[in-house]
This record gives sequence, C-alpha cells and structure tokens, in this order.
Amino acid sequence: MTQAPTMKIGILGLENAGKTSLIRTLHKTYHIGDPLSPTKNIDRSFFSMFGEKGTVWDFGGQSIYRDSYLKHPDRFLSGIQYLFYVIDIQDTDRFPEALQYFKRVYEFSSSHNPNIMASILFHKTDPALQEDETVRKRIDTLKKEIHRITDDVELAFFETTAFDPLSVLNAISLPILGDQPIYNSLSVLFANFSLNKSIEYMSLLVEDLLEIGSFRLRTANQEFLDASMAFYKNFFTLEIDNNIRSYLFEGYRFSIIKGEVNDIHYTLNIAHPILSDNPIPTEQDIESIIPEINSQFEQFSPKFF
Ligand SMILES: Nc1nc2c(ncn2[C@@H]2O[C@H](COP(=O)(O)OP(=O)(O)O)[C@@H](O)[C@H]2O)c(=O)[nH]1
Ligand SMILES: [Mg+2]
Repeated sequence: MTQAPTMKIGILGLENAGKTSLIRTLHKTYHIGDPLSPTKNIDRSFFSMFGEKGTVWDFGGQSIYRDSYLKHPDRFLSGIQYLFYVIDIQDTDRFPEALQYFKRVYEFSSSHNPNIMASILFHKTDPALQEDETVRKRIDTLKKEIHRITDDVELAFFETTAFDPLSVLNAISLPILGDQPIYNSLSVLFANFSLNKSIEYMSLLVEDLLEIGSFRLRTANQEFLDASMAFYKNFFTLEIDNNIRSYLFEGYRFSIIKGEVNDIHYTLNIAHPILSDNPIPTEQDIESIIPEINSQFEQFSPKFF
C-alpha cells in the first residue's frame, strides 16, 4: 500500500531560538512566560487541511540532536517541503553557530528537494526592538550572510515575536498558503472592504490554524497588539453558536464569523477600534462579505498536492 502524501513542515534552529513557542503560538496554546523545557529530539504535531494531512516537525536544537540530524539527514530532514529556520535575534553571540547549522540543514534539504520553500524567522524581534537601529543592522547583516549560503535563491524573511502572535501566524502561513491564488485574491478583497471603515485587521483562518488571506493596517499600535494578544489567547474558548459573534478586547472589537464551504472550515476575524471617526461596520456589513468569500473558495479550490 502506498502511503498518502503528507505535507512536512520542518522548524529548525538552535536550542532556545523559540521554535516550540512559535509552534505553540500557532496552536494558540502558548502564553508569554510559560516555562518550556528544551525539546527532546523531535516533537511532531499533526493537522489536516483541504483533505490532506500535514505534520509539523519541531526539531530539538541542542547540539546532541543537531549532530544526529546532520549525521542521518535521510532519516530526519528528507521530505521537508516547508523549512522554517528560526534565529533568536537577541542572541548575537550565537549568530555564527546559527548560520553554520542553517548552512548544513539548507544544503541537505534543498539538494534533496529543489522545490523546498525555505523561510527565515528572525524571532524575538519584540515590539521595542522593531525600530532599533542596531537591531535593523543586525538583521541586514544576517540576511546578507544567508543569501551567501543559499546562492541568492529566493527566500522569505520574517520578523516575528511571541508578543505579536499575528506576526507568527502570518510568517508561518504565507510560505505555505501564499502561493494559492485565493490568498492574494482574499487579501485584496479584505483590503478593499476595510477601506473607509475603521477596520485595522482582517484575516481568514482555515482549520483554526493557518491564514489564507489577510489584511493588516501597517500602523498597528500597542493597543492593537494588546487587543490581538487577548483575542488570540481566548480564541479556543470563545463560544460561537451563531455564525457571527463580537468580543471586546482592550479597546478593540473583534468580530468572528465561522463558515464552511466544500468541507473547508474557516474563521473570519475582523478587528476595529471601538472609538473611531470612521463608521464601524454593522453585522449586516460583515455578513455581506461571506458570499464573496465562499465564491472565491468555489473558484480557486485550494489544494496542497
Ligand atoms: N523575548 C522573547 N522571548 C521569547 C519569544 N519567543 C520565545 N521566547 C522565549 O525563549 C525561550 C526559548 O523558547 P523555546 O520555544 O523553548 O525555544 P526552542 O528551544 O527553540 O524550542 C523561552 O523562555 C521563551 O519564553 C519572543 O518572541 N520574545
Ligand atoms: Mg523546543
């Protein structure tokens, strides 16, 4: 019997880079300050999407494990379609080691799968560091060194932080789903819909896991970060029996709509500040977008394989 294809996502990097926190953020089970012990060997988590199965491999980063992955790459690293390499941008002393490990991992996995989609996450780019000049320079230098390692192959770079869970959601989702034609088309729809309304954030989650279209106002401020953090933490406990529900978090109203089309479950999230000069969308406004979303799923029917 042949095995059904499984989408393999590999999260790699040195220990303490934040890999497990990233994955837990994605699963909405991570709270800042949670004590995490170093991952022993590999932790796998499973999901399904568009009728396909996927596995997230969290590769423990301690040197004993790194050595064993590199010694037996066929066993561990083969078949990775989406590689996320996590670098702690606060741990400058370990940049050389982080780059060296990336080089080994990338060389094996890209020669094994030339179509691999590799992304670099500059993690722990916490809000206070985002505009810091020394941090900007640090990231630029890392990018140059990474380009040298990959021979200028196209890579995606993201700055992520557990203090902004939406940055994590976006960084993991874009490489995996960003190539689906529906991603761009939904994002354009959301940007237009948000225009002239006080909407600062719209995102469509599939299977409560990845984003398949999103719009976020560039000038999101601390209030928005606080609100989105509170929203994210509560995501799984929010009860939605009707198809639409609204919740107040730290000065923002999040509206959540659940939908289903062609066996794909989705959740639309919309955030807007409660105090605003612009008109706030009514429930009817929000519901008017649902048929458009459904018709885009009909038109583009996203698939992994
Ligand atoms: N400042 C900061 N700390 C983080 C962030 N993400 C994770 N951490 C902390 O970094 C440490 C290592 O995280 P962990 O996920 O266990 O790293 P792993 O070894 O790569 O799996 C933990 O103490 C986390 O709380 C972040 O975005 N910013
Ligand atoms: Mg870990």
